Amino acid sequence: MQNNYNHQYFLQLLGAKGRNAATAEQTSQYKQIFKRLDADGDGKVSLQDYFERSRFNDPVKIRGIFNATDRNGDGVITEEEYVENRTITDEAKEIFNRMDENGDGVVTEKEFVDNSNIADKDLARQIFKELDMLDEGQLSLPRYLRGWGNWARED
Ligand SMILES: [Ca+2]
Ligand SMILES: [Ca+2]
Ligand SMILES: [Ca+2]
Repeated sequence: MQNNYNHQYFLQLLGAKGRNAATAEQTSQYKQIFKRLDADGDGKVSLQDYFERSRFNDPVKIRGIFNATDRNGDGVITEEEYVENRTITDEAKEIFNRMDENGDGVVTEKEFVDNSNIADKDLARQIFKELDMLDEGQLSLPRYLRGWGNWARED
């Protein structure tokens, strides 16, 4: 519990609003996209629906995003799951891009410490190390999103 509290707190320090990040306008936009993804119109997005309507072409990527969005793992994405995932992910990407100073799609430890909102550099370094689970000294966007997404949903 203490640990979970820390993760949420870390995200706050980085400037995240989590589930409340989306404006009403964004939320209704996400709902519209959800409707479009629901190819057979039954109110749920199955993997089949997603393959038909996703804007991505790479099957591995499609499956990965589908699984990340389907939080309860029941094989379909509900509107609630979709909106939550888009809200968290879009905010996380925005913060990632702000820290990725040279725009190469990777945030190094130095970029993170220099460009995050966190004034306490030691704390920033500690948070980076927790996100950098493979100890690579840098975070690609997918890896960062995986860690971030888990933290954002702890409660
Ligand atoms: Ca459907
Ligand atoms: Ca689900
Ligand atoms: Ca970079």
